[in-house]
Amino acid sequence: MTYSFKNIIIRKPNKSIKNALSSKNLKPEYKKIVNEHNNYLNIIKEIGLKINLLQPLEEFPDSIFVEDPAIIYNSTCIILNPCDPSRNGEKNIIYQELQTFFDTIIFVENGFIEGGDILQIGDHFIIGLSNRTNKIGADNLSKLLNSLGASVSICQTPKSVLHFKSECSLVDDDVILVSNKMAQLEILKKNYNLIVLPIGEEGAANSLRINNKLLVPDGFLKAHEILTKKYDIIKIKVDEIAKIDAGLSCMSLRW
Ligand code: CIR
Repeated sequence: MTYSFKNIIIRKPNKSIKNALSSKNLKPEYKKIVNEHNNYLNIIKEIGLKINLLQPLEEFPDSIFVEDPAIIYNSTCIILNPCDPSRNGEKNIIYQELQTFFDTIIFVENGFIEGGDILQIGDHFIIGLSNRTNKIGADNLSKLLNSLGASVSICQTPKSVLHFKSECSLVDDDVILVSNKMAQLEILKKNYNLIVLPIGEEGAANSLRINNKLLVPDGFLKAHEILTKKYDIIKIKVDEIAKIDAGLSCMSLRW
């Protein structure tokens, strides 16, 4: 199952996170980020995953978002190619670090692609083209995934959404939690069961299913009401992290 995990990689927060990319030009406070991050770590510890902590990277303000420079499929790790110049070098460092965990590491050689634009549903992947992921990058990753036995669909992420997964997440084998905007995408409408969140609750669409728990950003009352009927939810505060356009999935790599 796509959400059954035993291991997780998380990077400790860096003080330079105050300079992280933010579409709203907001500056998060390091201390508040650390609190939210510790809470995230504690919840994952309670769920029982083996946590592998990476050291903070001060030279890369957005580097706690380890989901963007790499993905893991079965036992293969694929190093991606982040688009923003301030993030591109993260891939070289994480490549060195991931050698401890994976024997097979392969690379997207051309084009730009970030993990936030890649949704895995079993052996199928949806790649959303966005301001961070272009067609060349998506095609390159598709070839690599195909060679590993996975299938891929490529679609367009709605314009105002940073990453494809900023507003959707896999919550069950064929169930995707989506914002109202993402629910309009043909590829999702046609092929999956969708749980559509009401307008104003977009932030809750970046939830994170880990084994039998569903981590959901705190503060979204309607989303909690909908999800609690079907899932064992854990609410988690990510207000400070949200200032830099991030949520629950991007803070870890899981396998
Ligand atoms: C960025 O703009 O790259 C970071 N501030 C946020 C990255 C969030 N990543 C993700 O949702 N996969």
